[in-house]
Amino acid sequence: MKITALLTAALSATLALAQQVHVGYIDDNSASFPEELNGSNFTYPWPVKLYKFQSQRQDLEMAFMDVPPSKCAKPNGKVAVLLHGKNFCGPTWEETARKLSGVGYRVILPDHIGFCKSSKPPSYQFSLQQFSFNINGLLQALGIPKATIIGHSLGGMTAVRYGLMFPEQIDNLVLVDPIGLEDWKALGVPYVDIVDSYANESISDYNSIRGYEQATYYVGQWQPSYDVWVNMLVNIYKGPLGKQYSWNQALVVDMVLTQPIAYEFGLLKTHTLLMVGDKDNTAIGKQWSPPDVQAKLGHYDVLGKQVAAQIPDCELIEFPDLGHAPQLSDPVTFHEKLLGWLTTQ
Ligand SMILES: *[C@@H]1O[C@H](CO)[C@@H](O)[C@H](O)[C@H]1NC(C)=O
Ligand SMILES: *[C@@H]1O[C@H](CO)[C@@H](O)[C@H](O)[C@H]1NC(C)=O
Ligand SMILES: CC(=O)N[C@H]1CO[C@H](CO)[C@@H](O)[C@@H]1O
Repeated sequence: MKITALLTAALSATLALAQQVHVGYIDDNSASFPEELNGSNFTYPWPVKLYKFQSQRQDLEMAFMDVPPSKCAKPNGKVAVLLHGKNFCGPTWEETARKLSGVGYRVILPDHIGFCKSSKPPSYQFSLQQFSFNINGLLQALGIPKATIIGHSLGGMTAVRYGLMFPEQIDNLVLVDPIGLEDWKALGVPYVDIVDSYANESISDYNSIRGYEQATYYVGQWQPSYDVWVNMLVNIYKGPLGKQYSWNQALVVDMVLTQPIAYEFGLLKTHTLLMVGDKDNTAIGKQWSPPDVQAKLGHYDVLGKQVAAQIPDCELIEFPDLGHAPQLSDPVTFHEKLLGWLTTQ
């Protein structure tokens, strides 16, 4: 008994310390921020704020938007956090944020460290745990004890890790075509040196980004409205911090390949909604894998059901004809399903 009490005390002291280290402060003096904030000249739909904190012995800034419940809605007292994927930024969630705000949510839209309008550190140990700490620190600095975490793609993979680390701080967990539903390296994807990924990231342009997104996100289709998200990235790759951004993106590719979540779905204690486009075929490393390995990867029509069965409290919603970004390719159906599920929780 005594030992347990001591251990508990020691553990809470450690947790308190961890919180002190990670919680920074909010600088919402947006009028003084440069137009090209941390290498991204893209106009966000709501004012950008910066969460300033220390991480890995550096001073960092995480950009985010904080959207109040719509004036037409009765505030429901809940908070939703929207985590973007690798080729997107906070504003790509604009329509989802408006829908959630329209039914009374306060919505927080962060840009991950290394992305978009956030810091691009020249060196950083990227991990899903570090991303989770950073997001949790932001929520603590905002005084938000509990939230619904909604993540797409890399943001979905991060949301799973966040769910494993902070289950008691989550109302609901929503995973939209998350990556990491399978362990690509265990299925045969060869490791590539970070410098080789960096070389590829550095030559990203409109055509390479559009080509990739058209094939994986949009089932070969293209709408003019998708261009805005391609150009948002091209602007960062070609901007003043383009080299640092490419390096951060290469480190992120290494992170997702070497830090699988696929073995831990059974440990999730959250109410979880998994939403997948069955025609999604995203698999990190597929491009540089031999054909027999490629054939095994990225079957979301199979993976969705498989993973939903592993998560103890999980509902699966499938979009039979959609790819990696159902929230953009069929926003009407996507939001109807998302809000429908959230209101029954
Ligand atoms: C940002 O983009 C706007 C609109 O394209 C442009 O007018 C402005 O010069 C750009 N600012 C910087 C710092 O590049
Ligand atoms: C680099 O890009 C090319 C063309 O998209 C692709 O075939 C190759 O697999 C990529 N390699 C790495 C290491 O990203
Ligand atoms: C790493 C870096 O350059 N961070 C900058 C991001 O933008 C804020 C606001 O302008 C600056 O204070 C940081 O130095």
